[in-house]
Amino acid sequence: MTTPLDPSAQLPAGTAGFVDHIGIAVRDLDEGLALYRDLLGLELERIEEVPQENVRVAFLKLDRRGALGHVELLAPLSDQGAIAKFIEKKGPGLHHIALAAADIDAVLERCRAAGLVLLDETPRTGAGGKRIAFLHPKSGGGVLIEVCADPAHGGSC
Ligand code: CMX
Repeated sequence: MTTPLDPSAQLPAGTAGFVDHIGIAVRDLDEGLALYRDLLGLELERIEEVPQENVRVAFLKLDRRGALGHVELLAPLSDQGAIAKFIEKKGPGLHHIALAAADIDAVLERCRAAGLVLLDETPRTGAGGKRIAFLHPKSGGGVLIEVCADPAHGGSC
């Protein structure tokens, strides 16, 4: 069912679109919140630990309903994992963009058929229980792209 919070339901079959979230790597969640929540005024939706990614994340709404997506601040839980490695090599900063899909399997199939390198051959469970999959940054023109779908919304994140 199409709802204001389910924009991916409006996408053509097998495509992704709409920024679900912008992932920003931070050394410390409180430092990130001081900028994005306290200074810039984005509303904090939730803080969550994602042990399988070795991160603690904060989701802040890009508008008051969250319909325009979120900023995801990602802080490493230890010196292991993708975010810790990214910060060690490049410092804090823009890490990935996540695009919503109604049918994530169909999007991955299109990308696979086009010869893109998938970091996840099949979707796995990410923050908020969403189904997520990453494309390698070498296939994303230097950008790490996440495709995600929220089973609770029938697709969109
Ligand atoms: N954006 C753009 N390029 C990136 C990148 C990023 N976020 N992370 C790594 N790269 C580039 C590196 O600069 C490097 O490029 P060069 O070969 O030109 O130097 C190349 O990719 C390889 O990077 P690396 O530092 O050697 O790191 P790895 O290959 O070990 O891992 C990646 C990189 C993207 C495959 C890995 O981080 C990954 O699998 N990421 C997906 C999962 C993830 O990021 N989880 C955290 C977020 C979870 C969440 O959203 O909740």
